[in-house]
Amino acid sequence: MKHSFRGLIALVFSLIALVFSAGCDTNTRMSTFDTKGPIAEAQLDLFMVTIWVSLFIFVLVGAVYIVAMFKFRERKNDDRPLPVQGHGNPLIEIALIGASILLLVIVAVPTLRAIWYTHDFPVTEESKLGAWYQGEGLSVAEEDKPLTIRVEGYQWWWGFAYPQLGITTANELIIPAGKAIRLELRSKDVIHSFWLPRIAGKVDLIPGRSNGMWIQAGDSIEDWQAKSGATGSDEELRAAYARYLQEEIHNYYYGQCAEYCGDSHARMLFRASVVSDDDFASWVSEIKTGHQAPDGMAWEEWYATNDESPEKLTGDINEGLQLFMSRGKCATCHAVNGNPRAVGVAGPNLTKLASRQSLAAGWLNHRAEDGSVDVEQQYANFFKWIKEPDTVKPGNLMWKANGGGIGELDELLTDDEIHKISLYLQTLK
Ligand code: HEC
Ligand SMILES: [Cu+2]
Repeated sequence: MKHSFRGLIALVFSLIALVFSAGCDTNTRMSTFDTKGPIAEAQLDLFMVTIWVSLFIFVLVGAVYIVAMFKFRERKNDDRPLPVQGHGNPLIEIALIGASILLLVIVAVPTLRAIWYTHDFPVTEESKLGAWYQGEGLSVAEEDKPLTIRVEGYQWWWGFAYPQLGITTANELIIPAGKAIRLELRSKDVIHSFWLPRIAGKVDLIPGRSNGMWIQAGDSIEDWQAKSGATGSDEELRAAYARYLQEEIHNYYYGQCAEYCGDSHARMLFRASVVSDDDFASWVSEIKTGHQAPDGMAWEEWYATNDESPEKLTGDINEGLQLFMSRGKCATCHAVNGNPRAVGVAGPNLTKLASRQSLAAGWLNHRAEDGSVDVEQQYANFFKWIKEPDTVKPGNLMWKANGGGIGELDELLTDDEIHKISLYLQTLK
């Protein structure tokens, strides 16, 4: 009786597991099976080796178990004598130990190879910044080095700094396709983990130390050529390689913090846009320049007017900016490049915020199906985030009064004021 009850429970759980696994798909946007770069590919290969070895052991042991169970089970009116009771068989024992060692070696060799591979940055001519970056802001000393991005983990958002290019952004990483990039992973508070499933992961961000890894979206030209077997003149190959990057690699990828880090850990997402070299360079230049004051004014002029006769700065955008700089306290925590008085560092850098396709570390989405920004949804998201950040991301440090935050925003700003700030934020394109 007891046994059949256990059997029933096992059956029910297996059925539930089956139903859930029907939801598993290998080419979803965060699938580690649909890889788009050498690191994720090396990790997948390693995963498959361990899966095959484990499957082999599972089937073998399971088969022996089932045979033994049926062959030696007790039957009705069983009068067969007890089989010979043995103890210790050196041959079998040594064979099993040998087989286990062999299987472990089969797993260990590719594991070590993959660890070294993902750790050692592949220094190539192609990966040097000077070889491909045509934009501004690169010093001669950095030309021979690969692009380095400093990933900073905060509760519960991501900062991405590009020290060689003198820029910082947040929550949406922009990287050039096909280039090996060095990542420096640091945390400003607790342990987080960087995970961009289709490209690379996971490496922890640990307070007080800097971890390293490299990532690359898409194959290098050599690997692509070896895999695709493409031939032709140098020029033809370069054009075909550019087409491959354009068609298969340029995309918007989904990432996630993979180490529990407090209240809103599950809402600590991020995104990565993989773009062409030219788009990357123009993005860097736009971030460097930042934003103009409203109405095409220079910032000195805007501040002079605001300091002397603020009532002259009418219109929703001007008023939104005034609130952003004063009563809303936004600029004490947020930087907006270009604006000389918005230099806060406690929150994400908001330069080109309106060009990002998500908000609050990827939690609020306003990416349209065709990959553009859905402007109406964006407005709704800005409004909601400013009005009630704590319902969007419980415990977030923008909202929390005791976390140095601004307290109940609801009481601080009227809906009309939040509307104006949202409109101002939408001009940060
Ligand atoms: C006490 C510091 C602080 C103040 C003041 C503050 N914020 Fe924030 N802000 C943050 C932090 C921290 C986050 C990240 C929250 C998260 O995602 O967990 C954030 C996130 C944001 C984001 C999302 C950015 C992104 O990359 O997704 C926007 C937009 C924003 N704040 C706008 C504002 C506006 C507008 C105001 C003024 C009404 C304001 N903030 C005031 C700290 C602050
Ligand atoms: Cu986390």
